[in-house]
Amino acid sequence: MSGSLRPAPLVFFDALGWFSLAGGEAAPMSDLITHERSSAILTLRLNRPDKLNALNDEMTAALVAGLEAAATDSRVRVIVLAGTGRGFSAGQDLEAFVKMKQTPGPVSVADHLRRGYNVVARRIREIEKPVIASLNGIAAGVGLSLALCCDVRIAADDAQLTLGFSKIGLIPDGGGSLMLPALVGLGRALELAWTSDRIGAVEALAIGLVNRVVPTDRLAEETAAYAARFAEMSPIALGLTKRAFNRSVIPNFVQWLEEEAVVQDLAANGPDLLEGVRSFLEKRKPAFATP
Ligand code: T3D
Repeated sequence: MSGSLRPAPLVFFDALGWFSLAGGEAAPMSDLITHERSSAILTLRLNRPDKLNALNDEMTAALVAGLEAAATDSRVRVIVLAGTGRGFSAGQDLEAFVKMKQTPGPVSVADHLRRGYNVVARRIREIEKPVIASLNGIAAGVGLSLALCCDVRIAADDAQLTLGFSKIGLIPDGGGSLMLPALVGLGRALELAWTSDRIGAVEALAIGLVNRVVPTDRLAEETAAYAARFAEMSPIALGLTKRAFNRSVIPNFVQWLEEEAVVQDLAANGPDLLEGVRSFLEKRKPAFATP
Protein backbone atom coordinates (compact mmCIF):
# COMPACT_ATOMS: atom_id res chain seq x y z
CA MET A 1 0.00 0.00 0.00
CA SER A 2 1.41 3.37 -0.94
CA GLY A 3 0.50 6.85 0.33
CA SER A 4 0.46 8.56 3.68
CA LEU A 5 -1.20 7.20 6.80
CA ARG A 6 -2.68 10.59 7.44
CA PRO A 7 -2.05 14.10 6.08
CA ALA A 8 1.60 14.95 6.59
CA PRO A 9 2.19 17.50 9.33
CA LEU A 10 3.93 20.73 8.36
CA VAL A 11 7.50 20.78 9.65
CA PHE A 12 9.07 23.97 10.94
CA PHE A 13 12.55 24.49 12.31
CA ASP A 14 13.31 26.81 15.19
CA ALA A 15 16.55 28.74 15.70
CA LEU A 16 18.26 25.64 17.09
CA GLY A 17 17.09 23.54 14.22
CA TRP A 18 14.60 21.38 16.12
CA PHE A 19 11.37 20.85 14.27
CA SER A 20 7.85 21.49 15.37
CA LEU A 21 4.64 20.48 13.72
CA ALA A 22 1.66 22.62 12.87
CA GLY A 23 -1.37 20.97 14.47
CA GLY A 24 -3.99 19.79 12.06
CA GLU A 25 -2.60 21.44 8.95
CA ALA A 26 -1.92 19.21 6.01
CA ALA A 27 0.92 19.41 3.49
CA PRO A 28 1.32 17.30 0.36
CA MET A 29 3.39 14.20 1.13
CA SER A 30 6.66 14.23 -0.80
CA ASP A 31 7.15 11.37 -3.23
CA LEU A 32 10.78 11.29 -2.10
CA ILE A 33 9.78 9.24 0.95
CA THR A 34 7.03 6.69 0.38
CA HIS A 35 4.96 5.24 3.21
CA GLU A 36 3.81 1.62 3.04
CA ARG A 37 1.85 0.23 6.00
CA SER A 38 1.22 -3.47 6.38
CA SER A 39 -0.72 -4.06 9.60
CA ALA A 40 1.54 -2.73 12.40
CA ILE A 41 4.66 -2.27 10.26
CA LEU A 42 5.31 1.04 8.51
CA THR A 43 8.01 1.12 5.85
CA LEU A 44 9.45 4.55 5.04
CA ARG A 45 11.26 4.19 1.75
CA LEU A 46 13.86 6.60 0.40
CA ASN A 47 12.64 7.08 -3.12
CA ARG A 48 15.12 8.79 -5.41
CA PRO A 49 16.50 5.75 -7.17
CA ASP A 50 17.94 7.67 -10.16
CA LYS A 51 20.26 9.42 -7.64
CA LEU A 52 21.04 6.33 -5.54
CA ASN A 53 18.62 7.83 -2.96
CA ALA A 54 21.07 10.68 -2.30
CA LEU A 55 19.44 12.91 0.30
CA ASN A 56 18.40 16.50 -0.40
CA ASP A 57 16.57 18.93 1.87
CA GLU A 58 13.09 18.03 0.63
CA MET A 59 13.75 14.35 1.20
CA THR A 60 15.16 14.95 4.67
CA ALA A 61 12.13 17.04 5.69
CA ALA A 62 9.84 14.32 4.33
CA LEU A 63 11.74 11.72 6.34
CA VAL A 64 11.29 13.78 9.52
CA ALA A 65 7.56 14.11 8.77
CA GLY A 66 7.30 10.36 8.13
CA LEU A 67 9.03 9.51 11.39
CA GLU A 68 6.80 11.93 13.26
CA ALA A 69 3.70 10.36 11.72
CA ALA A 70 5.00 6.92 12.71
CA ALA A 71 5.78 8.04 16.26
CA THR A 72 2.29 9.35 16.93
CA ASP A 73 0.24 6.71 15.07
CA SER A 74 -0.68 4.02 17.59
CA ARG A 75 -1.36 1.55 14.76
CA VAL A 76 2.36 1.59 13.92
CA ARG A 77 4.44 -0.64 16.19
CA VAL A 78 7.54 -1.13 14.05
CA ILE A 79 9.21 1.21 11.54
CA VAL A 80 11.37 0.04 8.66
CA LEU A 81 13.69 2.40 6.75
CA ALA A 82 14.54 1.11 3.28
CA GLY A 83 15.63 2.35 -0.13
CA THR A 84 14.07 2.08 -3.58
CA GLY A 85 16.20 0.70 -6.39
CA ARG A 86 19.79 -0.48 -6.33
CA GLY A 87 20.84 0.96 -2.99
CA PHE A 88 19.82 2.32 0.40
CA SER A 89 21.38 5.80 0.08
CA ALA A 90 24.52 7.50 -1.27
CA GLY A 91 24.33 10.08 1.54
CA GLN A 92 24.08 13.83 1.05
CA ASP A 93 23.33 14.78 -2.56
CA LEU A 94 26.65 16.35 -3.46
CA GLU A 95 25.30 18.28 -6.45
CA ALA A 96 22.66 19.85 -4.21
CA PHE A 97 25.38 20.56 -1.67
CA VAL A 98 27.49 22.47 -4.21
CA LYS A 99 24.41 24.49 -5.23
CA MET A 100 23.67 25.25 -1.57
CA LYS A 101 27.25 26.46 -1.07
CA GLN A 102 27.07 28.65 -4.17
CA THR A 103 23.91 30.52 -3.13
CA PRO A 104 24.50 33.97 -1.66
CA GLY A 105 24.80 33.82 2.14
CA PRO A 106 25.12 30.02 2.18
CA VAL A 107 23.87 28.12 5.19
CA SER A 108 26.72 26.71 7.31
CA VAL A 109 27.22 22.95 7.37
CA ALA A 110 26.54 22.99 11.13
CA ASP A 111 23.17 24.68 10.55
CA HIS A 112 22.40 22.33 7.69
CA LEU A 113 22.98 19.42 10.05
CA ARG A 114 20.95 21.03 12.84
CA ARG A 115 18.00 21.59 10.51
CA GLY A 116 18.13 18.26 8.75
CA TYR A 117 20.11 15.13 9.54
CA ASN A 118 20.37 15.78 13.26
CA VAL A 119 16.59 16.04 13.48
CA VAL A 120 16.24 12.69 11.70
CA ALA A 121 18.88 11.04 13.91
CA ARG A 122 17.32 12.39 17.09
CA ARG A 123 13.84 11.31 16.01
CA ILE A 124 14.99 7.75 15.24
CA ARG A 125 16.50 7.43 18.71
CA GLU A 126 13.58 9.10 20.49
CA ILE A 127 10.78 7.05 18.93
CA GLU A 128 10.09 4.33 21.49
CA LYS A 129 9.32 1.74 18.83
CA PRO A 130 11.79 -0.53 17.00
CA VAL A 131 13.30 1.18 13.94
CA ILE A 132 14.88 -1.29 11.52
CA ALA A 133 17.17 -0.33 8.63
CA SER A 134 16.76 -2.67 5.66
CA LEU A 135 19.92 -2.28 3.58
CA ASN A 136 20.49 -3.28 -0.01
CA GLY A 137 23.27 -2.13 -2.33
CA ILE A 138 25.14 0.96 -1.22
CA ALA A 139 24.80 2.80 2.09
CA ALA A 140 27.21 5.74 2.15
CA GLY A 141 27.86 8.96 4.04
CA VAL A 142 24.99 10.18 6.13
CA GLY A 143 22.86 7.42 4.58
CA LEU A 144 25.00 4.97 6.54
CA SER A 145 25.00 7.21 9.63
CA LEU A 146 21.21 7.22 9.73
CA ALA A 147 21.16 3.43 9.33
CA LEU A 148 23.56 3.24 12.30
CA CYS A 149 21.12 5.35 14.35
CA CYS A 150 18.43 2.72 13.77
CA ASP A 151 17.96 -0.03 16.36
CA VAL A 152 18.62 -3.01 14.07
CA ARG A 153 20.22 -3.34 10.63
CA ILE A 154 19.31 -6.14 8.24
CA ALA A 155 21.62 -6.28 5.23
CA ALA A 156 21.12 -7.95 1.88
CA ASP A 157 24.13 -9.99 0.88
CA ASP A 158 24.84 -7.43 -1.87
CA ALA A 159 25.03 -4.56 0.66
CA GLN A 160 28.13 -2.34 0.56
CA LEU A 161 28.76 0.07 3.41
CA THR A 162 31.12 3.04 3.32
CA LEU A 163 31.47 6.15 5.44
CA GLY A 164 32.88 8.18 2.54
CA PHE A 165 33.21 11.40 4.56
CA SER A 166 37.02 11.40 4.67
CA LYS A 167 37.12 11.34 0.87
CA ILE A 168 35.51 14.78 0.83
CA GLY A 169 37.31 16.27 3.83
CA LEU A 170 34.56 15.69 6.41
CA ILE A 171 33.99 13.74 9.63
CA PRO A 172 31.14 11.21 10.01
CA ASP A 173 27.98 13.16 10.89
CA GLY A 174 24.27 12.52 11.41
CA GLY A 175 25.19 10.75 14.68
CA GLY A 176 27.76 8.54 12.91
CA SER A 177 30.68 9.70 15.04
CA LEU A 178 28.87 8.36 18.11
CA MET A 179 26.96 5.35 16.78
CA LEU A 180 29.87 3.89 14.76
CA PRO A 181 32.29 3.52 17.71
CA ALA A 182 29.40 2.47 19.95
CA LEU A 183 28.65 -0.41 17.56
CA VAL A 184 32.10 -1.56 16.43
CA GLY A 185 34.57 -0.11 18.97
CA LEU A 186 36.97 2.78 18.66
CA GLY A 187 39.73 1.12 16.64
CA ARG A 188 37.51 -0.30 13.91
CA ALA A 189 35.45 2.90 13.84
CA LEU A 190 38.50 5.06 13.22
CA GLU A 191 39.75 2.65 10.57
CA LEU A 192 36.41 2.72 8.74
CA ALA A 193 36.07 6.50 9.08
CA TRP A 194 39.61 7.28 7.98
CA THR A 195 39.88 4.82 5.09
CA SER A 196 36.25 5.10 3.89
CA ASP A 197 36.78 1.53 2.69
CA ARG A 198 33.67 -0.16 1.36
CA ILE A 199 32.83 -3.26 3.35
CA GLY A 200 30.45 -6.01 2.31
CA ALA A 201 27.57 -7.45 4.32
CA VAL A 202 29.47 -10.46 5.65
CA GLU A 203 32.31 -8.33 7.05
CA ALA A 204 29.78 -5.85 8.42
CA LEU A 205 28.07 -8.71 10.25
CA ALA A 206 31.39 -9.98 11.63
CA ILE A 207 32.24 -6.60 13.20
CA GLY A 208 28.75 -5.84 14.51
CA LEU A 209 27.87 -3.12 12.03
CA VAL A 210 24.77 -5.04 10.92
CA ASN A 211 22.67 -7.56 12.86
CA ARG A 212 21.94 -10.10 10.14
CA VAL A 213 22.53 -10.82 6.46
CA VAL A 214 19.88 -12.25 4.15
CA PRO A 215 19.77 -13.14 0.44
CA THR A 216 19.28 -9.99 -1.64
CA ASP A 217 16.16 -11.30 -3.37
CA ARG A 218 14.59 -12.02 0.04
CA LEU A 219 15.44 -8.74 1.81
CA ALA A 220 11.88 -7.37 1.84
CA GLU A 221 10.33 -10.66 3.03
CA GLU A 222 13.00 -11.31 5.68
CA THR A 223 12.74 -7.73 6.97
CA ALA A 224 8.93 -8.00 7.13
CA ALA A 225 9.10 -11.35 8.95
CA TYR A 226 11.63 -9.99 11.42
CA ALA A 227 9.58 -6.82 12.02
CA ALA A 228 6.43 -8.92 12.50
CA ARG A 229 8.02 -10.57 15.55
CA PHE A 230 8.28 -7.17 17.25
CA ALA A 231 4.74 -6.26 16.18
CA GLU A 232 3.45 -9.13 18.30
CA MET A 233 5.40 -8.20 21.41
CA SER A 234 4.61 -5.76 24.21
CA PRO A 235 5.07 -2.28 22.70
CA ILE A 236 5.52 -0.91 26.20
CA ALA A 237 8.36 -3.31 27.04
CA LEU A 238 10.08 -2.73 23.69
CA GLY A 239 9.76 1.04 23.97
CA LEU A 240 11.02 1.20 27.54
CA THR A 241 13.91 -1.13 26.69
CA LYS A 242 14.95 1.34 23.97
CA ARG A 243 14.66 4.20 26.46
CA ALA A 244 16.80 2.30 28.98
CA PHE A 245 19.49 1.42 26.43
CA ASN A 246 19.53 4.98 25.08
CA ARG A 247 20.15 6.22 28.60
CA SER A 248 22.73 3.58 29.49
CA VAL A 249 24.84 3.58 26.31
CA ILE A 250 24.24 6.91 24.52
CA PRO A 251 22.88 9.23 27.24
CA ASN A 252 24.53 12.24 25.59
CA PHE A 253 23.17 11.56 22.10
CA VAL A 254 21.40 14.91 21.57
CA GLN A 255 24.26 16.91 23.08
CA TRP A 256 26.71 14.96 20.92
CA LEU A 257 24.79 15.77 17.73
CA GLU A 258 25.38 19.45 18.47
CA GLU A 259 29.07 18.89 19.23
CA GLU A 260 29.44 16.80 16.08
CA ALA A 261 27.90 19.65 14.04
CA VAL A 262 30.41 22.09 15.52
CA VAL A 263 33.36 19.80 14.72
CA GLN A 264 31.96 19.19 11.23
CA ASP A 265 31.85 22.94 10.71
CA LEU A 266 35.59 23.10 11.43
CA ALA A 267 36.18 20.50 8.72
CA ALA A 268 33.75 22.16 6.32
CA ASN A 269 35.31 25.60 6.74
CA GLY A 270 38.70 24.30 5.59
CA PRO A 271 39.70 24.03 1.94
CA ASP A 272 39.23 20.27 1.57
CA LEU A 273 35.45 19.96 1.46
CA LEU A 274 34.82 21.76 -1.81
CA GLU A 275 37.92 20.17 -3.38
CA GLY A 276 36.71 16.74 -2.23
CA VAL A 277 33.19 17.25 -3.57
CA ARG A 278 34.37 18.77 -6.86
CA SER A 279 36.90 16.00 -7.42
CA PHE A 280 34.16 13.39 -6.84
CA LEU A 281 31.76 15.05 -9.28
CA GLU A 282 34.58 15.60 -11.82
CA LYS A 283 35.70 11.95 -11.33
CA ARG A 284 39.31 12.83 -10.49
CA LYS A 285 41.63 12.42 -7.49
CA PRO A 286 41.35 15.20 -4.90
CA ALA A 287 44.32 17.50 -4.19
CA PHE A 288 43.88 18.09 -0.46
CA ALA A 289 45.59 20.97 1.33
CA THR A 290 48.67 20.59 3.52
CA PRO A 291 47.92 21.91 7.04
O1 T3D B 1 25.86 20.06 4.90
C1 T3D B 1 25.81 18.88 5.29
O2 T3D B 1 24.78 18.44 5.88
C2 T3D B 1 27.00 17.99 5.10
C3 T3D B 1 26.63 16.58 5.33
C4 T3D B 1 27.11 15.62 4.59
C5 T3D B 1 26.67 14.24 4.80
C6 T3D B 1 27.22 13.27 3.79
O3 T3D B 1 26.54 12.31 3.49
S1 T3D B 1 28.73 13.56 3.14
C7 T3D B 1 28.99 12.12 2.13
C8 T3D B 1 28.22 12.23 0.84
N1 T3D B 1 28.30 11.01 0.08
C9 T3D B 1 29.40 10.63 -0.53
O4 T3D B 1 30.44 11.28 -0.47
C10 T3D B 1 29.31 9.40 -1.38
C11 T3D B 1 29.68 9.74 -2.80
N2 T3D B 1 29.43 8.60 -3.65
C12 T3D B 1 30.25 7.55 -3.70
O5 T3D B 1 31.25 7.44 -3.01
C13 T3D B 1 29.87 6.48 -4.68
O6 T3D B 1 29.11 7.05 -5.69
C14 T3D B 1 29.05 5.36 -4.01
C15 T3D B 1 29.97 4.58 -3.06
C16 T3D B 1 27.84 5.91 -3.25
C17 T3D B 1 28.49 4.41 -5.09
O7 T3D B 1 29.55 4.01 -5.94
P1 T3D B 1 29.18 3.28 -7.33
O8 T3D B 1 30.50 2.92 -7.94
O9 T3D B 1 28.20 2.21 -7.10
O10 T3D B 1 28.41 4.37 -8.19
P2 T3D B 1 29.03 5.68 -8.88
O11 T3D B 1 29.34 5.39 -10.30
O12 T3D B 1 30.11 6.27 -8.05
O13 T3D B 1 27.75 6.66 -8.78
C18 T3D B 1 26.65 6.48 -9.65
C19 T3D B 1 26.11 7.85 -9.97
O14 T3D B 1 25.57 8.42 -8.77
C20 T3D B 1 27.20 8.80 -10.45
O15 T3D B 1 26.62 9.71 -11.36
P3 T3D B 1 26.76 9.48 -12.95
O16 T3D B 1 28.22 9.42 -13.27
O17 T3D B 1 26.04 8.17 -13.23
O18 T3D B 1 26.06 10.67 -13.55
C21 T3D B 1 27.57 9.57 -9.19
O19 T3D B 1 28.12 10.86 -9.45
C22 T3D B 1 26.20 9.69 -8.54
N3 T3D B 1 26.33 9.86 -7.08
C23 T3D B 1 26.80 8.97 -6.22
N4 T3D B 1 26.78 9.46 -4.99
C24 T3D B 1 26.25 10.70 -5.09
C25 T3D B 1 25.96 10.96 -6.43
N5 T3D B 1 25.44 12.12 -6.84
C26 T3D B 1 25.19 13.05 -5.89
N6 T3D B 1 25.46 12.87 -4.59
C27 T3D B 1 25.97 11.72 -4.15
N7 T3D B 1 26.21 11.53 -2.82
